Amino acid sequence: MKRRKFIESSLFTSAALASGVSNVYGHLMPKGYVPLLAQDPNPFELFNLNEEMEVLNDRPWNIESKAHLLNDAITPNSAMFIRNNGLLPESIDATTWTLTVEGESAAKTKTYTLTDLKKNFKQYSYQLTLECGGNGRKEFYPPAKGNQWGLGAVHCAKWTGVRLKDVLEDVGIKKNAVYIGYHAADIHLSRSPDKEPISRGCPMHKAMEDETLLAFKMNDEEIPIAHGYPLRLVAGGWPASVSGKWLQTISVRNKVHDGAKMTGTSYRVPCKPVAPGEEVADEDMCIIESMPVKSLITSPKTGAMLKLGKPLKINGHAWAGDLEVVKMEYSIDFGSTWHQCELKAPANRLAWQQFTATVNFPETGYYEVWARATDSNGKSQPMVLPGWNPKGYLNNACHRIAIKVS
Ligand SMILES: Nc1nc2c(c(=O)[nH]1)N[C@H]1C(S)=C(S)[C@@H](COP(=O)(O)O)O[C@H]1N2
Ligand SMILES: [Mo]
Repeated sequence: MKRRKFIESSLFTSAALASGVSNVYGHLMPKGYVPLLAQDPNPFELFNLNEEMEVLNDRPWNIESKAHLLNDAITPNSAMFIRNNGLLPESIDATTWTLTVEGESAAKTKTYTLTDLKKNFKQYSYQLTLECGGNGRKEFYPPAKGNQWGLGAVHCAKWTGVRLKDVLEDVGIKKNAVYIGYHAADIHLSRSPDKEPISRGCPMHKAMEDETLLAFKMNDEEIPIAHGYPLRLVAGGWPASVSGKWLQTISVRNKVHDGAKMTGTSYRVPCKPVAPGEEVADEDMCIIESMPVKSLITSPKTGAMLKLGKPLKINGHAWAGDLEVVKMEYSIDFGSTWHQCELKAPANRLAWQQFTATVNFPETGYYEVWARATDSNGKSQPMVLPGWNPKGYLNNACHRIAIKVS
């Protein structure tokens, strides 16, 4: 892997660091010493990222996008957030990679190479919204532990692969199947081979949806390493933690999957609302399924300046988990009055939808543009933080941008 090579090559170069910068006192470095710069691979080079992405953590890699980088209907690879729970797999060989389907509720155990999957099953492409359950966590009070995601842990890429349901039907599913769980090739932070960084899943009805894919392409290219090369489970509309990267095994379970990060406070929220900071008993916690309705203004960037009399065009995306967004509104008076945006239908089920509006400001001064989406069940985004929960999941409060009119 690129990272490993980078470190090794630096061991041999006391006089020059990567990219040809001279290490002035390199001849005085203790033998075997690895210069700091060489220890920390540059994530922007490693993952080909837009320079404005924000690194929240480097072990494991957690890198967030920005609202204004997400303006495209299909998110480019360079602007996609990266969320890892462990270390990247260290040697990936797509030519020998296999997917095994097994478990109490599988009729048999069956192993497929990538070529088997590509040759034996019909291929489909969908644009799928994947949002980290913890997107927006940084707003919660009392604060929730974990990566302090702002707005940028969401993307909608185009995924290509075969339907999980076609593969499950090929293996045969027993009547008592209730859940699938994934197992992947990434490495636990402790490096213990007995521990998995994460092993989540979903109920059979989600696994059997047309749009739930075993994907081998992202945005018409091989999936980048950071996003799960060479094979990934993709289940749009649910917390992105369900979409297992570097997929090796699907286990068909006769009970709710009990892999790493399926229990406790991981990706679970109080079944009923609780007061901020309150202790919640384990049996009162429920697994997050479909994500709540949400939207993002991707243009202009917050802080934009405008001349009075010039209308402002805003645009962005709205999404609603398994549902569709049916109404999109904006407000420039702190939510006192709302105005309709133009809203497009999704490219396919579970893809985010584009909205636009032309905003006129009555006089010079400071404004905030707030955006609010409503889903097909009539639920709208809250204007303030929604229900507190121990890990700070599901913050779908209205997105707001600041505008100065002079
Ligand atoms: N194998 C594996 N799959 C994983 C993860 C992981 O750490 N390991 N992280 C999950 C979480 S919590 C999220 S939010 C998404 C992030 O997907 P991305 O990095 O492609 O944006 O991947 C999910 N799939
Ligand atoms: Mo996540």
